[in-house]
Amino acid sequence: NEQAYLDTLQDILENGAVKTDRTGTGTRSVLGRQMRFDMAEGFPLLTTKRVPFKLIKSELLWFLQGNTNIKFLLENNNHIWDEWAFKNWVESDSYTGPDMSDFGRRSLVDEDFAAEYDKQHEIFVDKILSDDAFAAEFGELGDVYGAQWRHWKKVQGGFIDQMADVTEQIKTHPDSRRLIVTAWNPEAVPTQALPPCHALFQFYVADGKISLQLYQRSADMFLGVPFNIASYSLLLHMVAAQTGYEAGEFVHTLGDAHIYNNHVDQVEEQLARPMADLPELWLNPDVKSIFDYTMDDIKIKNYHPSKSIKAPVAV
Ligand code: THF
Repeated sequence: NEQAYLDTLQDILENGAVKTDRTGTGTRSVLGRQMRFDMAEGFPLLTTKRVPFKLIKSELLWFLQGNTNIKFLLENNNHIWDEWAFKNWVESDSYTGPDMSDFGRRSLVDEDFAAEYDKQHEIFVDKILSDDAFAAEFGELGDVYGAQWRHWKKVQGGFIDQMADVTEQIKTHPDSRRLIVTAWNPEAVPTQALPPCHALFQFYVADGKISLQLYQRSADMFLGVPFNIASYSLLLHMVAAQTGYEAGEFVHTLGDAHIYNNHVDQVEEQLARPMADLPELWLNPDVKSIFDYTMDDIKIKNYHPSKSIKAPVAV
């Protein structure tokens, strides 16, 4: 439950090595940790800070659609993937606005630049929403989770729908030890803006329950991980509902688990807060396929978190 997450934060603060990273922000980092979340204890949406569940829903539905264009996210007021599409835009030949190189870092240290970035970001979002051709070109993130889960490109041509295959396998071969979906593709990594952080996950069925374990190669403990815990727990509940099992555990295995240097104050604030009871998840029982859920078919009940804590995302 939530304590497992808080313990991992504390562990990294105490034992983390000081490590520089791709984004230039700097982290404290450990290798190899595991957190377990038993769905019987409630839905693991953190209560020590408010986690915006709407954003988690729309992101997961986006993955399950096989969609890799941020337009759908923007239509749902979800901006968590904007930076990566914006980067492609400002680095393209079509972009003629002010210099936006290294915008993630510069907007943290330079107020005037931050104002200019906000303006360009807003223009970008408006253009994606209003101009279909622009959205098709610059809203597209390419090889991200939606593509790998739903249309993995075969070397011989054609595609593999890993999500459809794995749900079918769970129904026909629940004891299988191959109930795996992988996003990690060594052939694609060199050209990917952001190689998948959630590299691989596995389903496991025993005693009438289905569980899911995720291997996450890189874990942004403060911003990303609370989303990831809720997202995979939601996926587990959806697959459970569609295969006729009870939702068991979400097992979260972490590779490089890190706290960014500019998240340390926020982490300390969060660790000082009390936990509340976990909320409950409601899924519309009339939905007949894991691909047919909509925003209204998924609801969280009795969620009483502490207030949100803001922090900058490293790009
Ligand atoms: N890159 C980095 N550096 N960290 C990540 O967690 C991350 N992701 C995805 C892709 N690249 C990543 C994007 N996921 C937020 C949450 C999840 C994200 C990206 C950003 C975030 O900023 N959350 C805020 C709320 C944002 C809002 O309200 O709009 C928060 O307070 O939780 C790992 O999957």
